[in-house]
Amino acid sequence: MTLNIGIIGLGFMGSDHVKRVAQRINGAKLAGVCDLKKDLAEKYAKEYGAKVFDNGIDLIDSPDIDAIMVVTRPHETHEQFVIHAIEVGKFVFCEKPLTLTAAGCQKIIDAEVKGGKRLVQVGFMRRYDPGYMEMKKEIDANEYGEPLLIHATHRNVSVDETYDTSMSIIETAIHEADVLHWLLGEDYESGTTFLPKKQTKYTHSKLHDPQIITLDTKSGVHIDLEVFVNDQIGYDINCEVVCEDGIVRLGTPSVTSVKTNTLKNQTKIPVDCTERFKTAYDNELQHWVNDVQQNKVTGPSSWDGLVAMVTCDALAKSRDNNAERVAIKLPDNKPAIYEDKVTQNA
Ligand code: ISE
Repeated sequence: MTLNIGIIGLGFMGSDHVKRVAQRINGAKLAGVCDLKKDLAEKYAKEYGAKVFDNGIDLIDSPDIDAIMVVTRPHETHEQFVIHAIEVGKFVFCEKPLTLTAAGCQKIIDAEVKGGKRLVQVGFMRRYDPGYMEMKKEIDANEYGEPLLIHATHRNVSVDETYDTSMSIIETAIHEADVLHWLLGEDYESGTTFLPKKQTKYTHSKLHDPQIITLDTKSGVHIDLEVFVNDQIGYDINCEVVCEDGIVRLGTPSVTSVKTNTLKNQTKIPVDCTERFKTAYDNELQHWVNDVQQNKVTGPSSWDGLVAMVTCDALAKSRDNNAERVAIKLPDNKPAIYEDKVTQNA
């Protein structure tokens, strides 16, 4: 059965997903598109034979649409579309962040629990990146002993004036907030955000750049993360897990390197997330489509969306309170539908 997918939101990420669904995902068809920019929706509709919808709710309600992708900006609009999809019983993939508040994530969780079945997958694509997946396999197998420390960097080439200090956490560090506790297989205990005095000349008045984040897990693994979104050099993602008997380091995928007559050996740095994590995004969506065709979802859940948001809230509180250490407290009643071993209802 071909899955008819409708995409709400055709900005940078939405447009990338349009091409992915239309050209690279098996078993899926781009059936509907919707964006405030009508001409953009019409362009994609014409290119790929999809239907244009006037608004997200109509797209969700349409009998021509089996499953929905919510890729809207501003992210405030995620919540209403995701909840509506749950209410009409359709599977919905939502880009990160699931919502901008922990309370919003909780509302989505409540709606899903009420229906008795997982319908939501959150776009934490790094869990599908071959590099992170291999690291997780090695850590889970305890190949190099106990992890002690993680050093990570999350760098972007540059951002525009709409990107402010808060976004370094909720837009950018949220990826590490999700992937690092998944990698280690445990929850966080606390976090801090430090704003160094010295900033890059490439930032603007509303953005403090770079920022330094720390996270400590329940077992005591200490993580340091540099978030630097005007690095001028590329989309530079690094992650090094220091274990008792070895150091596991994430590589940047690259098929060639060049040795030059200037005594340099050069490898390419990706320009943005769609280049660096192309395989991860493709894997993530193919996995989602395969799952939905079997009437289930097993990827990152609304609960994972909530965990990330609670973590981001603690980091933001620390930032606003001179880098004080803030506890990361998850609600203790994790609903059974989010337990890994629970079989999805038919
Ligand atoms: C963007 O939304 C992403 O998800 C990218 O991975 C991240 O690097 C960037 O900072 C965000 O704005």
